[in-house]
Amino acid sequence: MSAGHPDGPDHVGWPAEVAARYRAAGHWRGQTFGSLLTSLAAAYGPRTAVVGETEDGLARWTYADLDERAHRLAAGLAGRGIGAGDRVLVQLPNRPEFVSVIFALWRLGAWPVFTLPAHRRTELRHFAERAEAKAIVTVGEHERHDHAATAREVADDVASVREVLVVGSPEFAELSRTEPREFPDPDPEGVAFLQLSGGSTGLSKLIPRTHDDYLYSVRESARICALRPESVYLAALPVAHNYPLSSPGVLGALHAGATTVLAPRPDPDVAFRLIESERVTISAVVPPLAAAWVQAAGRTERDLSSLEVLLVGGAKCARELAERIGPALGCRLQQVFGMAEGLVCYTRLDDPDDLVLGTQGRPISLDDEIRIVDPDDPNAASTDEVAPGETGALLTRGPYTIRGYYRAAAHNATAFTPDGFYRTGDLVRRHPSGHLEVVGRAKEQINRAGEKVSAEEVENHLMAHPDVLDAAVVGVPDEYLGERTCAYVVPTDGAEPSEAQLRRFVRERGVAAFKVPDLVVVVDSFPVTGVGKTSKRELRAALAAHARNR
Ligand code: AMP
Ligand code: DBH
Repeated sequence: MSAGHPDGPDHVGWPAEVAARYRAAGHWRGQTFGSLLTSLAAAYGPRTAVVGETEDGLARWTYADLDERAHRLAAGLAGRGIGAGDRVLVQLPNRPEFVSVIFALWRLGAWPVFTLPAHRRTELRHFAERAEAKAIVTVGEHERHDHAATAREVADDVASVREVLVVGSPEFAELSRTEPREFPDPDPEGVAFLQLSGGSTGLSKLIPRTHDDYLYSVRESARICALRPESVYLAALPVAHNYPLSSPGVLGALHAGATTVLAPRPDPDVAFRLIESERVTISAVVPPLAAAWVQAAGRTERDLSSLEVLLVGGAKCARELAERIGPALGCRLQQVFGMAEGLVCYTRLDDPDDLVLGTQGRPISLDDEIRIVDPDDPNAASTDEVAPGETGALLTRGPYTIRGYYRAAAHNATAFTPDGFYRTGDLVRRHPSGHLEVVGRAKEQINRAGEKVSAEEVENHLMAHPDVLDAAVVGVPDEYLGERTCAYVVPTDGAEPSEAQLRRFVRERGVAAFKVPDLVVVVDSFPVTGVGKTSKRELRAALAAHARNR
């Protein structure tokens, strides 16, 4: 692995003595995802691993099928020049091939870069450039967007990208039939893939996760969520996201020998149909979706009685909503507060109701170090702790939390403390039990139904418009989404851009629809006094207050 990139090292690892401690504790076990699939196939061969829609209808793959598909595809991809250490953008919706593709890449020692189906040209180009991706694996038309065409545009723009492979095409089918062969197992302490951050300062950062660290979080997540071979996990959210991928997600379900059912869409109609027909025992949603499921449960004819656990996370679940979930859906609520950078907290299935309803859980591991520090100092040290029970900014470090983003030395200097704690940007309060309650956010990010939007990124898109002099993007409370984005825009002299024009402009810059401002307010100047334009942070705070009072 080269460490000489001008933007900084690919992987800022754990100090050697810390790594030795995680190995000695049994957290890191020296297994790779490729070898995990081999042992799962040996243990659970004829059991169903993955159920999901393909061109040929509903596919049901056993563990043996998945293993064979991943083997053949790995050989096929190797034939296209993809090998150990190569980065490959994976942009796939919830279909079974997502699973065979990522395991094929893992067997080669190549690194999937997990983009979301919502990402568009501008974002994909950024990820491809930053990762120097060699290939893109995507689909053709999906939800009225031609992903293959977008991927080809990106390939034209980014020199490193040499292949665009389209799942569902005859070419891909051919690759999937290649004679299987074995590849050397990669280093389990090395990078396995790049996950995406929600981004708080500008564009999303790439998050390097290793086989050892991620497998630890997946294994423990499966245990904490009581997954067993008889479990059936419904993946309702887009599976490339860290939450449905690993908390406990598709990978947790596979780790337990359970069945994963991939829902093409998360709405109650589709989800309830699958819960009934596949006898789903566990699923995971974001709060607005939980609210939609709770509502729909009151009038559904579907039999939801198999559902035992519903995880809710990605954004704060209001206590009122939390209280309605169990009674409405006939299952246990499990709250989860996690981040693609690492730390994941769960309420435990045997926790008292008060903690399950009123907190976002406690960390997976006793070796997850938690510091709650002075919230007013963005550079607070890990020693600047607030008094027990007080609200502060959450810092964390541990056996599955990264020490640095990929090729982002400048950003890493502020996103991590000198002693290696990740500054989550979340404001939390710790209960005596160790459970964390998320009470707010210090980072400049909008949490729109669990999808994270960087204020700065959207401001930069708006300011690219010739009629826009300045822009500030803030979150406003929204009953359904939790928050929606509101952009305040100051036009250039004499210009009169309309809300519709500006929204279209942002969309046409090739960004995910969830980043297009929900609301655009054109103002003569920023409607606050005493806040110079020197601090965007203060300006945003003042505008957020203004937006709430509108
Ligand atoms: P990301 O870093 O993009 O993976 O997003 C992780 C962020 O999502 C966290 O730092 C929190 O801000 C937010 N988040 C995730 N789960 C929860 C939750 N249960 N309650 C409140 N915020 C959450
Ligand atoms: O929001 C998230 O990123 C998230 C939420 C719950 C996450 O990454 C996770 C669990 O692992």
